[in-house]
Amino acid sequence: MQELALLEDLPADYREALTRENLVPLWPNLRAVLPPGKPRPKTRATHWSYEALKPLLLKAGELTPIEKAERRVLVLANPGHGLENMQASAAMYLGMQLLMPGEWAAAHRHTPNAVRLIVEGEGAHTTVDGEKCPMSRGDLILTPTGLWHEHGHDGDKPVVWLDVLDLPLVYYMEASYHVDGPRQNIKPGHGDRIYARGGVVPTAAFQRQSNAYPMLRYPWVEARAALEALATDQPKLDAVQISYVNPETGADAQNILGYYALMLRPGQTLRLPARSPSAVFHVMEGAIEAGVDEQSFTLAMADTCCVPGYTAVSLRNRSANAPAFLFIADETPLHRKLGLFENRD
Ligand code: 1HN
Repeated sequence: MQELALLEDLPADYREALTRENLVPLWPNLRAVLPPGKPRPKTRATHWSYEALKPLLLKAGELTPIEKAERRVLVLANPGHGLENMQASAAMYLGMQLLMPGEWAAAHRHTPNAVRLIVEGEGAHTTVDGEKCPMSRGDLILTPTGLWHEHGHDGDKPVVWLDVLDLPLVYYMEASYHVDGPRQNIKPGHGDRIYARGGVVPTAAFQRQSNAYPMLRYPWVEARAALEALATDQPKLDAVQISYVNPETGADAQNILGYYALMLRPGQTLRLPARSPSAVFHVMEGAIEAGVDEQSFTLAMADTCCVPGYTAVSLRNRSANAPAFLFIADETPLHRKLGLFENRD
């Protein structure tokens, strides 16, 4: 590969003249923005242990009242991006949020899309666009762009959930902002009930496909049952994986990030091909060994791991007797829409 001239190869007075006119020579910077063969991601393969994180999150519950925090969250920040930038990857933000019994996180709406994956605790709920969504372990609840949302907790133990947002991308686009609002009025109707059965959706003759987000809550009991049915039905299938989709259109549940659940059969090792989007893995059930290039992470229940794009990943179920279950978030919808998606296998 041809070496390009450096900035220092240029006379100082010429460089100063360029700077005065807000001009920059491309050639000294060209390889940095167009590295050969594959990107040089800032995103580093990173593991967040729930065992290490949980006491720190509970401590935040003592140190900072909900009214002073608005949302009481510890952000899972990728050191490759700089912790202060609060990014897991180029487009993904991850945070663990704590709500204590009786607490209320007031209504707001914002431009970034969010989902919540319930990690621990019962009795909390989130109201999204007037629909009251109970939060049970493993449930996925959408908070799409622009929809009002607030969280409450009538149970008696702390509730913890994982927030996944496309905030880094929306912020980079200078399109991120929020609006505070009054407490929502609860509307009748539950998307998780009327879309609970695959293959049939309400006809509602004049409304079909009029709602971009017909289903806001995806119960874990249904997702887990779908994975078990898939594994039983197709005993030779390697990737026992389901996608969270809009039940009216079959498209990804949200526009920018993709959400999936994966089952590893007892003792199974699954190799995921090197694809352009970054991905996040969160253990729902069991324990998993994740191999990423030369690194290996032992993921226990409720642990979370982030992997850069263009990187193959192997996932091994450490149990020979029981299946393991993972929640996955990735940047596939974004890459596909931008025409950047690659599978390098
Ligand atoms: C947000 O609105 C929530 O509503 C959680 O629970 C985390 C992180 C960044 C920006 C907005 C929530 C968030 C957030």
